[in-house]
Amino acid sequence: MYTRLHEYFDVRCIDCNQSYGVDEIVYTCRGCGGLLEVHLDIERLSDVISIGLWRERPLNVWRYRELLPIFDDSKIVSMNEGGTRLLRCRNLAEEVGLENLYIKCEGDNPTGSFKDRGMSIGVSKALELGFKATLCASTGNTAASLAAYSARAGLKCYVLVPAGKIALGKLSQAMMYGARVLAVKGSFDSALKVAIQICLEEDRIYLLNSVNPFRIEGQKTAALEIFDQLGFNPDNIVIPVGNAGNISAYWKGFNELRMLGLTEKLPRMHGVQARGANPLVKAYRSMSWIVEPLENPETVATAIRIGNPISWKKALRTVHESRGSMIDVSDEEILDAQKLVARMEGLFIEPASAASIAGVRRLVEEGVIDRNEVTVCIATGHGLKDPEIALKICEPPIEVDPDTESLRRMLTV
Ligand code: AN7
Repeated sequence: MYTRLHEYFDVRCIDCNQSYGVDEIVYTCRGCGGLLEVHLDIERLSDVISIGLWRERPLNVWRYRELLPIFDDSKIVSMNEGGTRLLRCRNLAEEVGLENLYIKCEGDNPTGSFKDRGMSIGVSKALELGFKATLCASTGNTAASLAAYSARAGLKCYVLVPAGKIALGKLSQAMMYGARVLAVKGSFDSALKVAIQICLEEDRIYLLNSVNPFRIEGQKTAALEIFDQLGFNPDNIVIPVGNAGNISAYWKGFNELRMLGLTEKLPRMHGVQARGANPLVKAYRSMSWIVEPLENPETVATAIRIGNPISWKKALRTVHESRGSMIDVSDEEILDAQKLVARMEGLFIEPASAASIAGVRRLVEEGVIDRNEVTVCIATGHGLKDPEIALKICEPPIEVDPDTESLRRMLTV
């Protein structure tokens, strides 16, 4: 059945609308250099889509098979990514002043972050196109995910990470999955630049950063899941932003639901950056479509320590079209939020993910989000990714002698 699917897809430039085939190897528009996006002929696709059929399938990325641009089933590389918990958080809701707050737990994914959704599609595409090797630049999670999926696909994998600036859990994952880890002496932004260059020159290596439009197609399924899990679309999505691929992916997912006629409602999209890595917030505040890259971004949330977000235009469009916002939060707010969500809800999420919790608090305080609006925060990655942070910001273990007297002195209940 799906051999026909490819007729419904092409890849288009978001600036000049130039169209490319789904089997062409192209990362940015050859004409104008613009970002690419997978375009779906929703009208024709709606003939082959049945929501009843979707709901008979397990909740994961591949439930939405017909909306995913992989055409050869034998090339699919999957570990049942997606199907992550959407948890109602009553304690946290009360703390920040909301009635209905949910957290989408993307740390539930196979390698502990949302990146697995995109890598399932991206690495399947690498096989479909006949590549033997994959490559990405990464602040950590993309590297861990690409390494795992490439291992499963039998592909060689290279990951470029900023030397000394990636969380321990992520680094150990990439190493354990057998990727060749290259520590670049510079920032993530400089690593991404050279990653793109090398893949344009070495056409046997597939670039799997989020500039690759197929990855976004996997990531958009998180939006479809939220719709399925709630039974409707929320009023607000609050999501951390680094390179700005994921916020755009969610927006694409919600829009495709609307175009399929499954809902009229679209959520407002709120992006949250770290104060020290906030070029999109600056552009948003000055109502500008020019993003000034930051030379030396700095934040405790290393996942989003990015000064020159490649998908900036998609992200600004998302925020404007959805009538959302783009805000920043300090490192202190991020770490407070990380502890808060762990201690109020039992959820250990990494610092970048906690930016969305710090963000929702601010958005309520500023009156951007109303008390009665249904709001979903995206917790993009698992807390165990960055154990060093927990050790740094929590009370250390107390040494105690193994007798009841010494122990009792420590108990205050
Ligand atoms: C936990 O791994 O960019 O705005 O190279 O790991 O789509 O970039 C990670 C990004 C949020 C930001 N939360 O998403 C990488 C990388 C976590 C992340 C983001 C990242 P984008």
